Amino acid sequence: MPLSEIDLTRRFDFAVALARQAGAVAMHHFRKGGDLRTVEKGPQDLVTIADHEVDCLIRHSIAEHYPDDGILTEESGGMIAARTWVVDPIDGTGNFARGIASFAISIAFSVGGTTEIGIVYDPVADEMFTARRGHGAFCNGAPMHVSATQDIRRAAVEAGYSRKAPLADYLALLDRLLDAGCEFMQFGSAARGLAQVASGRIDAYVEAHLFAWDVLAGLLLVEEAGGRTTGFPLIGDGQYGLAVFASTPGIETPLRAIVDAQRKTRQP
Ligand code: LIP
Repeated sequence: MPLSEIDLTRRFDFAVALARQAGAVAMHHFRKGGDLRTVEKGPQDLVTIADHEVDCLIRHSIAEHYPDDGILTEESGGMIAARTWVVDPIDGTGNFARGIASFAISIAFSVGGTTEIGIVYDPVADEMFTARRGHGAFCNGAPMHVSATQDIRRAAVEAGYSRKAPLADYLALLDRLLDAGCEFMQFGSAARGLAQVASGRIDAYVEAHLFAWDVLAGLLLVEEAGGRTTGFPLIGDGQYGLAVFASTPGIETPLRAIVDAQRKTRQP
């Protein structure tokens, strides 16, 4: 049965309150300082006690309020259903564990594989980035829009680094971005970086390999803020990780040429 407008509005309000609650838990641990590292899932892929605590809070709250919805989180996995919550409890864990203030709570709600609600909360800056499909994008309730940048030589581009893609490709991408005159940056949180694109503070976010929980909320923010993105199917490849492209329209064409040059050089 399709969700009514009231159902979606109630889920949206629920998700905003939950993201804020989760941010408070993350900040409790973050303010304690010290080395929060607990387990290394892989090379430079950390998870802390705070990730698990936030993950548990979010999963239990969703299960209590919406028991028939599916839940997929970075730290606990889960099932994809007709209606699914896709959550990264702390995106940017590497920063969080080192006491670096660049991380966010990312909560997306998908219906039939289409993201209908996207929430990215930066608890350090206390910035609640929200979007509902077809209803615009907001930061702390104020409408936000991607930048008006038209010249790639004046663009600020965040290029995230993933060890799941060849290092040589990443270095070649940086070379082409800098050669094109872009300002390059890498803050270590895709969700927060996509929110910065949606807010117009930077002009694009690209990364070679990310998971649905890192990006679904942020991609909706960018789309509803007037930006261009690559699709990210939750069902199918999206579960195994995909490349992500999000940009203000004015630099989309030259930036896609810079990013796509990668694939051309790799093809036999
Ligand atoms: C992180 C992403 C970031 C990527 C990191 C890591 P996590 O997610 O947000 O863009 O470069 O390798 O995957 O693991 O902190 O939730």
